[in-house]
Amino acid sequence: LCSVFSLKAQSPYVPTAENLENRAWFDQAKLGVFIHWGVYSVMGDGEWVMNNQNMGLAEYALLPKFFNPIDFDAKKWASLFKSSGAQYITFTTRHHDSFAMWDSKASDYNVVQATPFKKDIVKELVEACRAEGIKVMFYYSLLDWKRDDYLPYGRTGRGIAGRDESKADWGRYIQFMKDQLTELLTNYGRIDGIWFDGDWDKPDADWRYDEIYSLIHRLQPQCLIGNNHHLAPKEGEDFQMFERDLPGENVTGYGTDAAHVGGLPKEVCGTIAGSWGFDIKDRKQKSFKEVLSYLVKAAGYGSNLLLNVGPMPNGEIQDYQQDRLRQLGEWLKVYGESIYGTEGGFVKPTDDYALTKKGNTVYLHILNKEMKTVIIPEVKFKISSATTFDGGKKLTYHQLEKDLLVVQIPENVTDENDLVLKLTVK
Ligand code: FHN
Repeated sequence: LCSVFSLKAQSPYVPTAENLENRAWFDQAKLGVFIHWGVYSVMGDGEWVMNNQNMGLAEYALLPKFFNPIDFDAKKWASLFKSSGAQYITFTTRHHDSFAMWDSKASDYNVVQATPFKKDIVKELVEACRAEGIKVMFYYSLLDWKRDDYLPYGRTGRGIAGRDESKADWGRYIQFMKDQLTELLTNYGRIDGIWFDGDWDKPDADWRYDEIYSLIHRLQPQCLIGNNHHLAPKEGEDFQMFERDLPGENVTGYGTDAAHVGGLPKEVCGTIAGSWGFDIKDRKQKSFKEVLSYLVKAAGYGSNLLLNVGPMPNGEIQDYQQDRLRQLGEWLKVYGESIYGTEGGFVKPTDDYALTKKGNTVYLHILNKEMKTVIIPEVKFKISSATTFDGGKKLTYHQLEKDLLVVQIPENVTDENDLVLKLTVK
């Protein structure tokens, strides 16, 4: 009888009209900025430093004392994000180290109480982004490397000294997360999404998503829920994410189910640097061509790109990361119509090309500047013309049997990064 009741209690999730409207916005937004910033930035060794260097809790607890980002200027950040053409940001309110970047009442391990900075960073950022018309989503870690109630250990965090397994209390931990999420969704106005991460630390745990997701949707119905569990979307989620990947490709090999692509709006996320959080020895800085190709391929899959910056402990974003964002913005000023509000997924993108579509215009992005002729399989539509982006030059094309489209790229038309061509669909 009990199980009959519990089955009844878990009725299927029906998104509200506000939520559906927000999904539609998200689906066409195409570019967001991810921000990994916390007390770990002080170490300059990425956001996993606590786990990777087996820092004890007492050692790590010294970091907040050095987190005094005197050069942090939320308005400058927001204006930079605006100039990138991003439509939203996703900010790490709390990463795996448990440190809250806002004035949390549920934990004094927070930026206002534990750092000399003493200011509510979430508040400043939300206000500055809102003033620029940029929507805000919150990254929130499910995994915790500090709290005893999170124990027993999951897959990570074992080398972190100072935790007490006898104090494990899962119910308390879930309640703590609910309390923090309630703060985040009550004290900062409209929030457009919650981005969960860390399920994979305890894949068999009862995360009580039914309770957590319904709390979020009750507090803010439009708030979109995504969860980086590397699995097929679960009941109550509003978008699907693919970390350092493209939908369905599963090159990361993260999960058996990570290749599953559902019908929800999609987002891929990746870094400009090698790591998410600030790494002073970063030697994997991406070129403009690399970040642009990721954006274009993501759009070719009908997905957003959430592109990460890892600000420094002083509050500045490294120059080259700023440059990448501004370069994207400059490019989008010219070619934005081929990205924003487009459909994708009708032809699988490759390293050479990606296709997006709006109305009866198909944008053919040539990502390989060496190509003189592009041969695209699986083209199910008939075209009536092919031109350069500005329409100034007609291109020769052939539609062959077996849905093959062949387009000739004229000699003197080329672009280092992405040559955008236009096809008109019959
Ligand atoms: O462990 C985190 C990592 O630090 C980072 O936040 C990324 C972002 O997608 N997610 C986790 C790794 O899957």
